[in-house]
Amino acid sequence: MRYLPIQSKLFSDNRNRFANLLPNKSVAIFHSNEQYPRNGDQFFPFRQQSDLFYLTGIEQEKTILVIAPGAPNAKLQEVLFIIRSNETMAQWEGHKYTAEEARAISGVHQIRFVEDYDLVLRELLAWAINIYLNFNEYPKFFSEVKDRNERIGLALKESFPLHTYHRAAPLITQLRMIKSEEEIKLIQEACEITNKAFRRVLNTIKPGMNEMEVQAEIEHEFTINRANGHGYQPIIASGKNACILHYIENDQECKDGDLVLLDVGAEYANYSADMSRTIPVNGHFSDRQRACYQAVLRVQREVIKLYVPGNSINQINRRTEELMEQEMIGLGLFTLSELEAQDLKSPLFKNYFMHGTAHFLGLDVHDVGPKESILSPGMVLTCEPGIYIAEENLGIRLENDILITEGEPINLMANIPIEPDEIEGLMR
Ligand SMILES: [Mn+2]
Repeated sequence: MRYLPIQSKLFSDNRNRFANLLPNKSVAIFHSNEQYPRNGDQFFPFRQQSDLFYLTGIEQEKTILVIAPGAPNAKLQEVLFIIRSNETMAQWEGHKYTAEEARAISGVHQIRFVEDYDLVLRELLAWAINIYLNFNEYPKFFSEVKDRNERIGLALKESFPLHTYHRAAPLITQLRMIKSEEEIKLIQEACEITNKAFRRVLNTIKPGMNEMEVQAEIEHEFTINRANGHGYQPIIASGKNACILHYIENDQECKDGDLVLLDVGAEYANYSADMSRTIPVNGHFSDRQRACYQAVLRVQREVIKLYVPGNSINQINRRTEELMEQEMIGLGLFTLSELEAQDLKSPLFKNYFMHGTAHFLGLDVHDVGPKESILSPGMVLTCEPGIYIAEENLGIRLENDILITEGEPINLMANIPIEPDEIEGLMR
């Protein structure tokens, strides 16, 4: 792995907390991600299924974790199945975990090879009543391709139709929403690597450079700092491209006088940062650009104050929208009387700010957790207000990652420059 070793305690604590949520006579089964075929003899790069990583730290394909607290055969209460390597596999694909290595990483004592899985499972299912399967329940996400949890899980339901089936997703979501100290350190490291990449951009960008060259500077810094790469498809959007919210082509020239919006985050040990910054290509904000920038920054500063226990994402979104409306009037985008006369079904602010302000962050950039959740200490969320004025070829988004604590919110991106004067100074 590129990242430095993680104590297995993180993963064994996570398994124990999960096991404590299971009723008697339950077996929970977690599969790794699929190796997704690309073309010919190629697979897409492997990325571990986030829940399996959360519970084991194991990065390898075809891995299976079975948790069965209280199983009569004590050896089977927690079993990790890994692939058995051989000389050919080692020669062509490289090293696969030995049982000792898998044990050291995960803290699971019982390591078996996947060919033993059916035998072990049949023994456990002769005792168990409940089976917990881990399907992807992310709202508003649709895939024609079934992942391994779903594919093998549906086959299991056919083979053992008389057991009672349950959803692991709500339980694992409940746990993943609250980050442990160790997880916060990993997210902080992802933020720190993203900071280095941003500063590298401030030092190198100049008019005439292509967005893809800016991306290359970021990837250089990510890679030499032990990141796996990007936590999500990076957005390097200059000029009017910044108004396309999910612009990922990153193939246009950064022109003198334009702003460039960067929405990038390093992934370190599978934990993602999520940063947005907007900078002038030539190192100097015009008066209009600065006015719009300051408006977004003022809103962000104000809204971060709401990242405290007891509030919700919906409340944060609503407050951001109110503040945005006032800033937009100040910027001349519409007038107070136009605002008062607006059709509430299509509010005016939505012409210039069309996305939410906060989402959970962790092993996934849009991490698990419902919008209705009440904020609690240990949650990490983004704060990302923006203004997009297509007719002025200008889009600004400023995004920090915020840790909820018992007291004041902690900005995990406090080291990443955001003040326009500081940015101009560093670009000089
Ligand atoms: Mn984000």
